[in-house]
Amino acid sequence: MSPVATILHEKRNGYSVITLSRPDRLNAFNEAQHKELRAALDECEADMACGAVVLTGAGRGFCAGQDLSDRAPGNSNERPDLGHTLETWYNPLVRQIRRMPKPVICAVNGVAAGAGANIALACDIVIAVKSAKFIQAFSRIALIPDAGGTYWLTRLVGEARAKALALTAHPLPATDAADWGLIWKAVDDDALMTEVAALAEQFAAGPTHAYALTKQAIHQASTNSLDAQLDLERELQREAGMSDDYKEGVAAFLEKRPADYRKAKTK
Ligand code: LHQ
Repeated sequence: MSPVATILHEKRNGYSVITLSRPDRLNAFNEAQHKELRAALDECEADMACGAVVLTGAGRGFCAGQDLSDRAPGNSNERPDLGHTLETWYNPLVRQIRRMPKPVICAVNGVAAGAGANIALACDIVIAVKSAKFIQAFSRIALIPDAGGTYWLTRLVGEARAKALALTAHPLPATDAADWGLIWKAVDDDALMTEVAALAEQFAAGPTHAYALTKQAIHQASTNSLDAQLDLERELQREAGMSDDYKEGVAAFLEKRPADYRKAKTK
C-alpha cells in the first residue's frame, strides 16, 4: 500500500498551492508532512514558471503545530530531544519559506496553533478567515514558542503583546491579529481562496526578481543600521535596474499599457 500523501501540491497558471493535508489532526506536523512540504517548496523554489506560493490547510484548521502523539515523552525515563526536532525539521522549513525568491502567501483557513501559527507568520503575506484563531499554544504544554515565534511576535506586535500571547496562550481572533499588524488581513470565510487566488495571480504576472529583492531588503531592515540599509538598497536597486523586468516596466508605463513581465522573462 502506498503511504497517504500528507500534502497536496497543485500547480496553477504561474503559481503553486500547497495544502497541508492531515485534516483529522488539524494538519499537525509529523515527519512525513515535513518531508513532503519541504520537497514541494524545493520544487516551487526551482520552478521558473512558479511566481508565487500559497500555503493553506485542508479541512477546518490551518495547522495545529507539532503532532503531539509523535513527540510525547510517555512514561519512560527517556525524554525526546525537541532541539533536534527543531534543528531537523522546523528551523530548515522556516528558513526555506523566508528565503523563497518569490512571495509566499499563507491562506489561514482555520485555527493556527503552536508551530502552525508561527509557520504562518513566517510567510510573506498572511490572509486569514475571520473565524480563525492564532494560538501560541506552547505554554499549555510547558514549552516555549518556536518556529520563529519569539522573533515574529516581538517584531510584529511588540514585546508587551508578544509576552501576553506567549505566556497566556490566548487564542487571538484573526480580526484582532489583523488590527494588531500580526497578519495582513482577515476576510470573510467564504472569500478566502478567491482573495488569495487574485493576489497569487497578481504576483504570478509580476516582476518576480524584484519581489525577491524586496523581501531580502525588508528582512534585513530590522537589524541593519540606516546606513547599512541605504547601502543595501543601493546594491539591490542596482541589480533590479539591470533587469529585463525593469526595462519592460518602464516601457509599459511610457506606452500607457500594462507591463508584460512574463514576456520580459523569456527574453
Ligand atoms: C492533534 C493536535 C496536535 C496531535 C489537534 N497533535 N493531534 C516543535 C518541536 C517539537 C515538539 C514539540 O512541538 C513543537 C512545536 C509545537 O507546535 S508545540 C505545540 C503543539 N500544538 C498544540 O499544543 C496544539 C494542540 N491542539 C489544540 O490545542 C487544539 O486542538 C486546537 C486549539 C488547535 C483546536 O481545538 P479544537 O478546535 O477543539 O479541536 P480538537 O482539539 O478537538 O482537535 C481535533 C482533532 O485534532 C483531535 O483529535 P480527535 O481524534 O479527538 O478528533 C485532536 O486530538 C487532534 N489534534 N492538535 N498538535
